Amino acid sequence: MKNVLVIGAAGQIGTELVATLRADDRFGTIVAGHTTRTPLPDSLLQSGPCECVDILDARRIAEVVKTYNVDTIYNLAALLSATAESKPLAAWNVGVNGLINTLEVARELGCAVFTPSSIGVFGPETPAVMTPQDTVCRPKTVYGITKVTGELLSDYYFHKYGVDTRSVRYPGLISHETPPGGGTTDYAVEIFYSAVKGETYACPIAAGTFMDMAFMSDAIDAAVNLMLADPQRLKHRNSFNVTAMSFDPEMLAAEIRKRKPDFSMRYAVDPLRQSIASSWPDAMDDSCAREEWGWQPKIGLSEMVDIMLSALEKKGAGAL
Ligand code: NAD
Ligand code: AKB
Repeated sequence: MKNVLVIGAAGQIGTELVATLRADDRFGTIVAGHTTRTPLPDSLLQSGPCECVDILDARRIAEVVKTYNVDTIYNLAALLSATAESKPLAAWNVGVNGLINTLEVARELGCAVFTPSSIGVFGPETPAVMTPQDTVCRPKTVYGITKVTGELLSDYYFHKYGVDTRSVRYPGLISHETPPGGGTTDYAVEIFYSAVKGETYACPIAAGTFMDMAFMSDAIDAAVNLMLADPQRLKHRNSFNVTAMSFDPEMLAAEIRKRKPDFSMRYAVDPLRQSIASSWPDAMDDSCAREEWGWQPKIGLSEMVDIMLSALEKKGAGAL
């Protein structure tokens, strides 16, 4: 049975990944690693072990790995694309030096490592439609540079030391448990909060800007299924294109209006987020993930909008 350490467990993905792994009997102890600045929700504090783990402290990672006999590390620590542009050195430190710490601990103590990559690895020279698995990766953001470096380092540790590194290039992830952490695709979550509160949404991304997206349950399935996949079938490792849908703000707003005819949106385009979004693919080809480990997203645009609206309405506009 796999014992897991999730670093960055308090974030948008981590909160749902920890809960899913703890409910899955193919896994043993699931340690939620978080920093002192990012407390965990009570549900995670009460459902299993939680430890302060700063990814910049390699000794601490090793200590927690040894204490809980961890054999798999999910490394979710990062500064997302928009935030990273205002703190490029911190983004590099967490994204690259933090990953090196994790890989070194994994090499010494025999752990597998999953470190999400992103559509942020691509740039304006990359084919934007049916973006191939193996293609130009020349990002113009520091976030993208950390992700390309992370992919290369993860492959290096696999080939040189045999560390079982695997990862996916996540698209924008949409969820209702934990708000997103400062990315370019966050608009596709924020829009639902406005819709439920009955407010006009000021969209920072221009009409006609298409990006890949996926609902969180599919993203979590990817993280679990890739790490359980038969290694013999993996021709790629770091990192697989995965996507579930592609839309622009107009398409998303129209889908919301089918359920909430009074919903209104205006554009307040943010030059930083827009320039990042314009440099990312419109729609990726994820056939390698489908063939090599069975990636098959379950939630499309219409189902996603139903789930988001009903979950946020259940929380109540006052709680949002
Ligand atoms: P998030 O910002 O919600 O969470 C990241 C977590 O990392 C936060 O809890 C933060 O406290 C933690 N962290 C920051 N510095 C740390 C440090 N020094 N030590 C330990 N933890 C630290 O991000 P997320 O959306 O959960 O993303 C997780 C991973 O998935 C990241 O690598 C991100 O780039 C990648 N990803 C996310 C998306 C998305 O849409 N959410 C898309 C593509 C890739
Ligand atoms: C971001 O927008 O930074 C993330 C991502 C797609 O990597 N959501």
